[in-house]
Amino acid sequence: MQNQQLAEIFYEIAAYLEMEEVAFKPYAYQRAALTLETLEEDIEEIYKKGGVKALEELPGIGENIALKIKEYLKTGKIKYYERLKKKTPIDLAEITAVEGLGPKKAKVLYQKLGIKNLKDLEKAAKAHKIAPLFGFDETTEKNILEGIAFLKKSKGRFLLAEILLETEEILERLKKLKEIDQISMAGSLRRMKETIGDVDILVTTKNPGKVMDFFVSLPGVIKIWGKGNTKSSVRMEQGFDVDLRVVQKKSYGAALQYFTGSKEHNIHLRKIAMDKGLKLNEYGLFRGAKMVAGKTEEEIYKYLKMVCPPPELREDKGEIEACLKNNLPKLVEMKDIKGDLHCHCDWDAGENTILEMARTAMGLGYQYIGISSHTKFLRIERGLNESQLGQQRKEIDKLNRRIKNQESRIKILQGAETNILKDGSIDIKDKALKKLDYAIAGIHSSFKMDKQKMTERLIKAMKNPFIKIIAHPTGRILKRRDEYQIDFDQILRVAKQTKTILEINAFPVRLDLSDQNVRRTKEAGVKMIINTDSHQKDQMRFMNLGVAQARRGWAEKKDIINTQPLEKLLKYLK
Ligand code: DGT
Ligand code: CA
Ligand code: CA
Repeated sequence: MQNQQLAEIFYEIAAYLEMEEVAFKPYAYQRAALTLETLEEDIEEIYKKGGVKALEELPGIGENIALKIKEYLKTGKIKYYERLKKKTPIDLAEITAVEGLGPKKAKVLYQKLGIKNLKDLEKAAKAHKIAPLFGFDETTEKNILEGIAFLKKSKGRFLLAEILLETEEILERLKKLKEIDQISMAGSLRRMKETIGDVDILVTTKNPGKVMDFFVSLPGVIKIWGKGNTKSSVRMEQGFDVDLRVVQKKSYGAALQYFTGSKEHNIHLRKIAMDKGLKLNEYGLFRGAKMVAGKTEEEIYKYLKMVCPPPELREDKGEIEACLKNNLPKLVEMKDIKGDLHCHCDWDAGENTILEMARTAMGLGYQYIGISSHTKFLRIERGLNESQLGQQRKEIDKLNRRIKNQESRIKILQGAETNILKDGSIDIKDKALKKLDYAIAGIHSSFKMDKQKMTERLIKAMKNPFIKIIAHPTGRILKRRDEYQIDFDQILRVAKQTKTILEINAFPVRLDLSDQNVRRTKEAGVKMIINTDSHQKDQMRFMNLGVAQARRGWAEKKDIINTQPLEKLLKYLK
């Protein structure tokens, strides 16, 4: 699939155009990029089937952009993009990846200091050349250096969502090969970690040669690092690497256990084995030379007198002790989820109508969906004011009556994703909040505040009796922006007092709360909700990422509010 590469080119074109200060056009390319990113079908297939006309039917794609997609599919290039790159020869993607640096600032940095890439930028910031520049002060310089440090930390790691979808495709192709008997993902991907270094796949087969030939010639492979009968390693065009290992059938469970990791879990488990006079490695569990278990993971853990922990827990954070005592939590599951309360629609910056979002929720088997449009402070997201929220209320009531007549069971709730302003107040009047089924509040501005002030800001919002849910509570953006500074223990104490629910935002770049924070929230007895923050109906399927995050934080069904049926949920939100 070339959807992602095309999306990235469009984002870059948008950034170049923003730099040139062209009006409107950047937005058109951003919209097209978003469509491509969330499209389930292969863009090439759509073009092959229906030509440019079919491309134009996609949301946000007009004739001009459709022709550029065609050009890319045919020639692998977009001339317009090449021209833009030539005109300003800087690595725009790299520079604008630094939090706080947009295309316009990048242009000033290039013109005044000749900064072309991250290396130039870091040098200039360290030499204090940036602070004296027009439009930049000393905090900007400090923020730039912090931003660069953060990028370095997450370099070479990929978002779970992008890797998961691509790997599922690879697994589908491999499964069609009749020579393969057993197959599984392993590594951090099986543990559903929020970012992934590389992909690990295990198979059993009687014909490794054939399997490896097939593997290294999969579509999308751009480099073969190594090819052998037990291990091959390739790079995919999206930039990540995949390791495929062939293991023996009798060792499949041992290998799966070993290569699922984490390393820390394995080291601890090996010690448990050693204490019992056993030896554990990727081939099996051994007493002397005799193999006592290895065919399945379960039999290995069972032999060690433990239950087998779900992969999401294998981080050596207490799961081994819990497995030994047989008191693992019963983790929340995807099938427990009864609705999604953080969804945008075309009233604000979303792509789809309320009805389209509700139909998608029905398709997912939900009992309810909450429409939570942005509110007025957030102009770029086309936030609604009090009177527009009132109009939306009427529309939702009408749709609920219509849906009821059609005997369907979904209930549409009206929420709103309000903004917590700098002083902790909410950008919508209480009188209007009161008419909603529930109100969410989130921080969408001034992220760099002193820790105590930021904590007070959030606390004030939680104390507003109409605010029930805090969206993406720590504000992080994976690979881009760290959490803002807050005293999380204090937040938890107030959340408990005020019965405020903390969100586990499942949007791929957020996954906020983090796994550690989920665990702390659960331990503090504060309830959570898993929401997708969808801006487009297809994004609602990312619920599974939020569920995985909840599981990694040891959350059970009872900790998660949207596992409750509608009546109970409403009671909680009252
Ligand atoms: P990643 O790829 O950085 O997202 O993380 P993982 O966990 O997938 O790590 P990776 O791909 O290096 O190795 C896969 C698994 O193999 C890892 O989770 C545990 C196991 N493993 C790798 N190296 C070691 C090691 O030195 N000791 C032990 N006990 N296990 C290891
Ligand atoms: Ca890995
Ligand atoms: Ca690996």
